[in-house]
Amino acid sequence: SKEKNLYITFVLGGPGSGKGTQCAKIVENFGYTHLSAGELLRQEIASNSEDGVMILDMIKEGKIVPSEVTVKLIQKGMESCDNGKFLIDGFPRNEENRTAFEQIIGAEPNIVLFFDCPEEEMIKRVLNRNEGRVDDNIETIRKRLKVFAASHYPVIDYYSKKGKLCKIDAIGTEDEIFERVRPVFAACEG
Ligand code: UP5
Ligand code: MG
Repeated sequence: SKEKNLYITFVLGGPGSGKGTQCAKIVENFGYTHLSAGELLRQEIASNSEDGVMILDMIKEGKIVPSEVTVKLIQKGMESCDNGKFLIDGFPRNEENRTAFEQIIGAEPNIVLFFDCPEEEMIKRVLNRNEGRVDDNIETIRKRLKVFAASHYPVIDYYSKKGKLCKIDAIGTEDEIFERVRPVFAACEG
């Protein structure tokens, strides 16, 4: 197998907490490869693949797609890239996601960012977004928030105990939040 110097950051937070927005700024400033699990799943739907219909049904209901499906897509994304510095956005969403990644990829994240945002702010942001996502309606947003509340904590707690968690206050302007994120990556640049 190819020897690669992997540097993996998981980017977590509820729906609309600003994961994608901040990942774009990290890419701009620190040259990472951004792999959004949700985006990879939406591409899978758009490509009419075998799993597409199942994935669409789950996303419409705000449910978590079976780990194996998501991890395989992340794996493909990682393999198609020479750069070993990855931002994995919106994954792992529960303990099963987390252990599946460890088993299939055989690696752990170096850092885990967690965007901490109140529900009312997340709802406001998602409803304001106008990109035609099938899950950006109030019914599905409520379901996404429920799933998030029920499943994210064990993952956050696991990495917190390993000393890998960077919790970021996600209230403020995009630039204000990035100034909280920047030091996490500036430290790695040396
Ligand atoms: N915005 C951003 N920052 C702002 C700020 N500081 N102030 C004001 N507005 C701000 O931001 C959301 C909106 O807010 C945007 O319009 C932005 O301009 C504005 P964004 O950066 O897009 O937030 P993000 O956290 O990325 O929100 P997103 O909706 O993408 O998060 P989700 O976690 O809900 O969505 P994701 O795409 O990751 O997953 C979608 C679905 O896929 C899941 O519900 C699930 O069904 C499925 N899925 C899995 O099953 N498994 C996975 O591993 C991943 C996804
Ligand atoms: Mg996103």
